[in-house]
Amino acid sequence: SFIWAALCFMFIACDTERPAKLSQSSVIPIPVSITSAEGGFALKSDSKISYESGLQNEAQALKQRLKSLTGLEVNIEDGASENVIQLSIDPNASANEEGYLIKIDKGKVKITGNSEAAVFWGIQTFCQLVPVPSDNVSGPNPQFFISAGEIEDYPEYAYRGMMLDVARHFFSVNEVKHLIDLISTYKINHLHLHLSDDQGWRIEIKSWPLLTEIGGSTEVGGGKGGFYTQEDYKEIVRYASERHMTIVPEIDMPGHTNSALASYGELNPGIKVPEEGAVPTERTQMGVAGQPTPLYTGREVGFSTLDTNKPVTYQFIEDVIREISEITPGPYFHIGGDESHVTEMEDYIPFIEKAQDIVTKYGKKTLGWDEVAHAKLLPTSVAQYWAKAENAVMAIEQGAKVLISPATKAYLDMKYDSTTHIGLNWAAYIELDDAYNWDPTTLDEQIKREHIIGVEAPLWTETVTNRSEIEYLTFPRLAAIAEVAWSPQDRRDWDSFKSRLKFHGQRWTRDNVNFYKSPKVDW
Ligand code: TNX
Repeated sequence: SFIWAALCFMFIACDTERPAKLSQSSVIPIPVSITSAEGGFALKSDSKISYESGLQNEAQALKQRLKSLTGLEVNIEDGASENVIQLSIDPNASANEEGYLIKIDKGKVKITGNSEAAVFWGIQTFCQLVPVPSDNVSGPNPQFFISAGEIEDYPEYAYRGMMLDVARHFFSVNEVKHLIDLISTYKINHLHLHLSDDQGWRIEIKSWPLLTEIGGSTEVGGGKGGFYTQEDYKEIVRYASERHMTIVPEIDMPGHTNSALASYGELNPGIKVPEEGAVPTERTQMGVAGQPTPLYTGREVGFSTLDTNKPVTYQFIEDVIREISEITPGPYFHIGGDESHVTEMEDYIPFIEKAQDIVTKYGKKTLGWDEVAHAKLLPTSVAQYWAKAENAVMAIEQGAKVLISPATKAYLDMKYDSTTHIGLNWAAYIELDDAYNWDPTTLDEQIKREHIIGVEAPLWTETVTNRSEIEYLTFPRLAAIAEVAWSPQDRRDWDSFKSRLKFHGQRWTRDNVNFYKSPKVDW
C-alpha cells in the first residue's frame, strides 16, 4: 500500500507538472476553434517578435504586454525566424475582418490576421496563453511554456461595447485609459462615454463655454465634478484607437439635461405649475422658463427637458453635435433620448428627428436609447435596447438596427445580490451566471440575429466614485458579456466559462484589479 501511495503521489505530481493542452487553455472570450498538438513554444528572454509593415503598433503592444506579464524583455527583430512570435496580415486568414489565426509550434508562434485589429485581437488571445508567473517560472532564466496547436477565431458581433457614465461621477483621463486597457484584453472594441446628464456636463464645447464652467462643476453627492477639454477627449480617442477601440460620444437629450439648463437659461422651458393638490416632486427643479435651473446633485431621473420649441435649442444641439463630431473619428453619435418624462410625445418625436438630421449632416450615424424608435428612424440609425423590446421591434420595423443592452442582463451598475455595497437594483440583481447565461437572439421573437449589431454593457455611476468601484462592478461580469458578444452561441458553456475564469482571477489579483469574487466560481 505504501508503494501504491507513492505511485499515486508521483502520478499526481507529474500530472500537475505537465502543461495543459492548448484546447484546455483559459481564453475568454472562448475562440471559435482550438486544436491541440504535441509539444509547445517556450517563451524566454531571447525570444523575438517580428512583424510585417503596418503592424508596428501591434508589435509594440505585444512587447509591452509580455514585459508586464512575465518581466521578459522580448526584442523586436526584423526577419527573426526561430524562437519568434511573427505578426502578419493576410486577407485569407479569415472571412471576418476581425478574424485571426494563431499557430504555435516548437520554434515559432504565428499570429495572422485579416487586419491590424484582427492581429491585435490575436495578440490578446496569445497573452492569455502565457502562464501566470509562479515559483517554477521565476529564477534567473524564466521560461513560459505555451502548448502547441492552432486557434481559429473571429467575432460573432462587430460591435462589442461597454458604456461608462462620466456624468453622474466624473472620471479622469487616466482612469478612462486604465479601463480601456482592462477591457480591450476581452476584445471589447467600443467604449461609449455618457458625457452629459442632469448632474454634469463633461466635455468642452467652445461655442457654449458655460456648459463646462457651470454644468461641469459638480456631480452626484456634490463633489467637484470635472470635464474633458477637447484635447483630453482627443487623447482618449487616440489611446482607444491604438487598442482598436472606437469611442462613441453621447450627449443625452432632450431629457437628462439639467446641467445644460443650469448653464444656459434660454434652453429651459420651465415647468408647468403643479396641479392643485399635486405632491411637489424633483421636477419643480425646472423652475421658470428662460431662467437657469439650480445645479442638481441627486439621483432622480426624468425631470428635465430642453425647450423643444425654441430655435436657440436647435442652434445649441447643432453646435454641440458639430464640435464633438469633428473630434470623433468613429461612425456613431449617441443622442440619448431616454426617460424624457417631462417632454410631451408630440415635442419629443420632432426633436429626435431633427437631432438625427443634424447628426447625419455632420457625417455620423445616430445611436439612441430604445425610446428613440417612437420617432422616424433612418435605416442607418441604431436603437439601444435597454428597457423595452417593443421599442427595439419598432426600430427594426423601420429598417434600423439594434444594439443589445438589456438592463436585466447587461447592466454593470446592478448589484450582484442584496449584499453588494454599491450599485442599484431597480432592474435586477445580476450575479455572474445571470450576466453569462443569455443570448441576444432569444430575448424577443422579433429581434433576430440580422437586426443586431452587437452587445454593450453600460456602467451607470450614481453610486460609483472611483477606479476601484468601477472595477468591482465591471469584473468579472464584463468578461461574461464579452463572451456573449464575441463567441458563437454553440461554444458557450457556463461550466467551462467559470473554470476558465479562475485564471483571469489570478491575473486580476496580480494586476490589483478589485474584482468581485463571485461565490459561483471556485477561485
Ligand atoms: C436608467 S438606462 C437610465 C439612467 C440611469 C440608470 C440607472 C437609461 C437609458 N437611463 O439614467 O443612470 O437607469 O441604472
